[in-house]
Amino acid sequence: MKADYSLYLVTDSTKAILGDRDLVAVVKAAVEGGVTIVQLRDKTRETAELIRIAKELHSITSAHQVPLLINDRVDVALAAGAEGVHIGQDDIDIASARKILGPDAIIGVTTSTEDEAIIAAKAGADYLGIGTVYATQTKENTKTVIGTSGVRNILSSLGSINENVKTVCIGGIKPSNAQRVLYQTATASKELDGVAIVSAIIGAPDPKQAAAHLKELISHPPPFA
Ligand code: TZP
Ligand code: MG
Repeated sequence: MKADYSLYLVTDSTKAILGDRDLVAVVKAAVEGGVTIVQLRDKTRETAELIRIAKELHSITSAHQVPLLINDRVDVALAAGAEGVHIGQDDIDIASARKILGPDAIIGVTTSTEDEAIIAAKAGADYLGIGTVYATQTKENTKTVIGTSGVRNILSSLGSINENVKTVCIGGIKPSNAQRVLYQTATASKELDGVAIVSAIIGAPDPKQAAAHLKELISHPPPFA
């Protein structure tokens, strides 16, 4: 399955974002609205429950040719037949994940600095999640807020090593700033392949409409500063 990274949905099951709604129903709506790739990110559920949800999500995403990735958990990805994993700097290393999941798996890595990005690209990551772009309550980690200038610097450093790794950025992206993120990173020597979003879709009153609106915005970025 060839991945389209342009509108990348990351899930969140916390009360503050998902509320009392059913995660599978919300993700289904977002996929119908046009998200192009989904990452199941859940730091609290027990393994058996996580696998059950991953399988449910996978039946929805695969019907739309949308890849499903699992945050942190290579075992869950394997059990659910997901297309890959998203790993952080303190998780399993890329080579080990590749050994377990095989050559066709999608492996993404969180990166906040040029060094992390270059190391992950050289180690064979398929894509990088670059951020945090803007401070966000979804993941409170102010140390790594890098702004669009930080994203641009990382993209340019990747351009200079000529790796064909894909890139998305994440953190605080919503309808009011999505086009600005694309515009302000467009001068980098490597192109951004997409934006990754949690609360502006999962927490939206109408996730399908929110995804469709974001899709429309990012497909027609206007020439503005
Ligand atoms: N990694 C960096 S920021 C972030 C993650 C998982 C959360 C982004 O959430 P939101 O709601 O799109 O700001
Ligand atoms: Mg992690």
